[in-house]
Amino acid sequence: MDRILVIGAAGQIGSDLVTGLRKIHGAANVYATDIKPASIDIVEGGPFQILDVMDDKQLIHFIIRHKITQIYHLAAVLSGNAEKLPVQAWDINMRSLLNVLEIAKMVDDVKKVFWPSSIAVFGPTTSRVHTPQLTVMEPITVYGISKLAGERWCDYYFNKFGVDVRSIRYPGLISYKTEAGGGTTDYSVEIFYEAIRNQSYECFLSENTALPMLFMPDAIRATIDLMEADREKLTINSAYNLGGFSVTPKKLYQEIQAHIPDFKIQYNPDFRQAIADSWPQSIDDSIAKRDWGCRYDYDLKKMTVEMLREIGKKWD
Ligand code: AKB
Repeated sequence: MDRILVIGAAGQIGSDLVTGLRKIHGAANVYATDIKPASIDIVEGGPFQILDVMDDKQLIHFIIRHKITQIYHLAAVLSGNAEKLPVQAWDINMRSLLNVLEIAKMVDDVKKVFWPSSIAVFGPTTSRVHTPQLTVMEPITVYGISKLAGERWCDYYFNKFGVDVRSIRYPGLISYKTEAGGGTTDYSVEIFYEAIRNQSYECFLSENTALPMLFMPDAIRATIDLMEADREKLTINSAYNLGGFSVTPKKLYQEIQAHIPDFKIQYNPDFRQAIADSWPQSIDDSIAKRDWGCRYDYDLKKMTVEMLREIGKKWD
C-alpha cells in the first residue's frame, strides 16, 4: 500500500491532486502539506500538516515517521512572481527540489517522486509552434531557468542514484478550485472570475498571444497516469512535453462571451507579455502519448462550459 506525501497541497495543482489521489489510495494514505493553510476539503478530507519543504530535517522526519512511499513536490515560485525576487525564487525552487531528491536517494521506503516542470523551460530561440520534446532550450526567466536546471537534476538523480523521479512540462493550467498565483498564464483563470463577478476583465497579455493550456482534470489524470506507468516504458527521465489546447486571450474571451453576452475585455499588457512571447504557442506531446498513453477529455469549448458552471456556483 502506498503512503503519499503532497508538498504544496494548498496550491492550484495540489488542491485538485490531493482529492484525486485520496480517491485512489484512500484518504488516510495521502498526507497533504503546505507552508500555508489549505482549503476545508483538503484539511478535513484526510491528514493535513503545515510543513516547510525548505526545512530538510523536518521533511525527512515526516517522511520516515509516516513511511512515505511517494512524494509529489509541487511547491514553487511561478514565472511572474519569480521575476520580482529572482534570487529568492531560485533558492526556493532549487533548494526544495534538492531536499526532496536527496531524501528520496537516502530513504529506501521512498519509491517514486513527482516534480512539475513547465513550458517555461523553452525560450525565444526555440521554435514556438508544435515545440518538440528535444530542442533548443534557452529560457529567459528565472522560473524557466530553475525548471530547466531542475529537469537536469531529476535526470542526474535517476541516472546516478536510481531515484525514480517523473515529471511533466505543464502548459498553463486552468482550474476552478484554487486560483493560480503569480504565473504568466493566470489570465486564463482570472478571466472567468471577472466575467462572472464584474462582466469585465483587463487582460495583462495582448489579444493574440497564443499559449498552450490544459484543463485541470486532464492535468491531474495525466500526472497520476505518468506516476502509475511502468518505468520500463518511460523513455524520458527529465520531463514530458504536454500540450492540451492552444488559445489566445481573444479566443477565450469570445468563447466566454458566447455565454455572457455583456462581458467586456480590455488589453493592457504588462511585464508578463515578454515572458509569454518567449514561450511556445503549441506543444508536440507525441512522446507522452506513445510512452504512457497521455490523452485529454477537454477542449476550449468543453472547458469553458465547466469553468463557468463551477465558478458560477461560487457566486450564486
Ligand atoms: C506560469 O505561468 O508561470 C505557470 C507555468 C506555465 O508554468 N502557469
